[in-house]
Amino acid sequence: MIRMLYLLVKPEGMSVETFRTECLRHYDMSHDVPGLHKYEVRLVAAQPTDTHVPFFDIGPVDAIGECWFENEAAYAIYMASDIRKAWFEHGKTFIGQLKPFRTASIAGNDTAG
Ligand code: 3ML
Repeated sequence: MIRMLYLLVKPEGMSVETFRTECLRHYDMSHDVPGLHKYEVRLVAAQPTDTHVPFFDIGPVDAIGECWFENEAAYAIYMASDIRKAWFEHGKTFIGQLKPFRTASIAGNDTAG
């Protein structure tokens, strides 16, 4: 499984309620995107700083998204899809800034987690 994690920052001036509504719409739209196995987006409810190891600050983050793909072939289908392109166009309307991470299983293969 290929997994991409995203930190999302809302555009300057957008209300939390509008951002939440658009995240929900983005989630609903994700079900029609070819090659995308699963998409989740969750609002950041708090950003605690009282960590038991040294804290590092990255600035305010409004939501965390994650995309799952079965394999590279599915990812290629996703990238080529016009529905995916329309989904990204919707993303541009409510995602002010985006920080992607491609993550990897700690088991050292693509089948676990
Ligand atoms: C990539 C993405 C991260 C996210 O939260 O949604 C997708 C698509 C998009 O950026 O519009």
